[in-house]
Order: sequence, then C-alpha cells, then structure tokens
Amino acid sequence: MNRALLNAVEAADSIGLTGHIHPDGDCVGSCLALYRYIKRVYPEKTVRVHLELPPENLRVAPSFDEIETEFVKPERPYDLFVVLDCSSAERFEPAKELVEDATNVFVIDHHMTNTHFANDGVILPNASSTCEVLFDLIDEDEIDNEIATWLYLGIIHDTGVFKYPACTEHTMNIAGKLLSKGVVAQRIIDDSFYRKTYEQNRLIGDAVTRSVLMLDGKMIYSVVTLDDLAKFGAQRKDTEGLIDQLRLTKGIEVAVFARQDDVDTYKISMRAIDKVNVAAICAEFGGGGHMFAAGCTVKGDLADAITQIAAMVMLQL
Ligand SMILES: [Mn+2]
Repeated sequence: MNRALLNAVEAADSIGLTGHIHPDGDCVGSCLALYRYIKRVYPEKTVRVHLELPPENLRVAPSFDEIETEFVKPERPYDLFVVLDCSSAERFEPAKELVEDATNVFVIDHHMTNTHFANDGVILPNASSTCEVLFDLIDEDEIDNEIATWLYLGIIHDTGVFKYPACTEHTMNIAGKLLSKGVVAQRIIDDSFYRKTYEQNRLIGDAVTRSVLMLDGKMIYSVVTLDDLAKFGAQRKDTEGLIDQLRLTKGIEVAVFARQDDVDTYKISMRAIDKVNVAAICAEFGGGGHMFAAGCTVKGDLADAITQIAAMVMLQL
C-alpha cells in the first residue's frame, strides 16, 4: 500500500478537500469517501469538503449533506488541501484561493492531461477513476459501508457501469471488495445512473418515436424543441441520456441529437460506434470532444446544419 496520502494527512491538523467544478459521480464519490475516512480514522483532525452543489442523483449516502458549497476562507489556512479528480487549477476555480493558502497540496487523479499543479500526489492515467486510485491509498480494513458506497459510486460513473475499456481486472477486484463491505449495488446504480423522472421518460420516448434514419440507416437523428420541453413539463437537463438511447439503435454508425436552447440556438450532441470521428465534425461548428462522443452549438437554420452534418458523416463512412 502507498502511504503517501496517509502520511500527508497524519502530518496535518486541518484538511480541506475539493474536486472539479460541476461535480460528477467520481468527483463527489472520491471527495466524500476521503472525507468520511478522515473523520472515522482521525477524529481529532478538522476536515471539510468544499464543492459546488452536486446533482441530487448523487445523494447516495448521508455525508452528502456535509458538503460545503460556500468557499469561505477558514480562520487559519488549511495545513493540507487534497484536490481530487481535477486535471488542472482551472478545474477547481471556486476553491483556488483556499488551495493556494494551504501549506501542503496533494492531488489524487486519473486524467492523462493532469498539469501537475500540486507539490505532492498520486496521478494514475490508466486508472478507471479517482475512486480506484484512492482505494489503493487508504487502509482497506478502515473502509466502512459509507466509504465503500462513495467509492463504488465513483467507479460506476467513470466506467459507465463497468463497461469502458479503463475498467480492468483491478477495478473489478476493488468493486468486489466494496461489495463485501455491504454496498447495495443495484440501488446505487439505478438511483444515481439509470433512474428517470416520469416527465423525462415521456420526453425521451417521444423523441425516440420521432427519430429518423438517414444515410441508408447509418445515421439516426432526433430533436427536442422548446415546445416539446413545455409539452412534457420537462427541463433541458431532462434530455440527458437521450443520445445514448439513440446510439443503441441497431445498424447505425452515428447518432445525432439536437436540443433547442433558444429561438435560433441548438445544442448538438453526436455519438459514433467506431467508424466516424464525430469530434472532427463538431469542430467544424466550433465544438469538440472525443472521437466517439462530441458536441457543438449551432445558430440559425437547424435543417441546414443537419444536412451539413450528414454530408460530413457520409464522407467518413
Ligand atoms: Mn474521474
């Protein structure tokens, strides 16, 4: 076991924790797992976790309520600040002053693009998640049900529930050990990952029903307008997951989803199976992303934009 983190914690009386802006499952999971671990193993120390308010679906254990969403400077700067799941200083902007004031900064991360902004830390670019990295830095015997629950949350979110290539035998071994701590896998996976509201399900169902196949069945496309959102009493964020449903359509190479954000503004999401580089296509519209998952914003005529996208997809097929 690498004791670097625990040595840093043991040398400090006060410890601050933070993760990246717009916290996701791995960010919240790793921050709260370490928060709870320090409280449990080192009850004499002061520990606080500063994060922007995470989405409600990530509320899988009680410590969620102990997140401090205000980034108020403490009376005395922290002896140690641990920054989790953050590749660069811009990514923890709200906590920047608190981190800079701290005597020691320790980073725990798995992003290939980490800029090594801290004076100490463990960065493993091949790890599935920050929660996986963290698991190997703490004493397994001290992991209780809540710590295990937070670590499990981070792993399932960053592996798309154990399916991305970064999910290795080591990841699964850790997940197995967490189950032995009494993690209720189905509840966490359903509640934080797959659960949809009634409005969301109806909106997604409607958009899937209206979807059209293009390019000989190689491309699928659908759109949700402001009127559609109003019709189902849904919000913009309720379209989340829609692109993944379209992507699962048998026979397609590319899925395209457009969400109207304003009268003449559309947010376009694209997914590819394995032939088409959708990041390159989105870059033509000033967007970006990864080879098989990308997005951009278009202004003006949506039909025009979709025609152009289809033409660019055809060139790559
Ligand atoms: Mn992560």
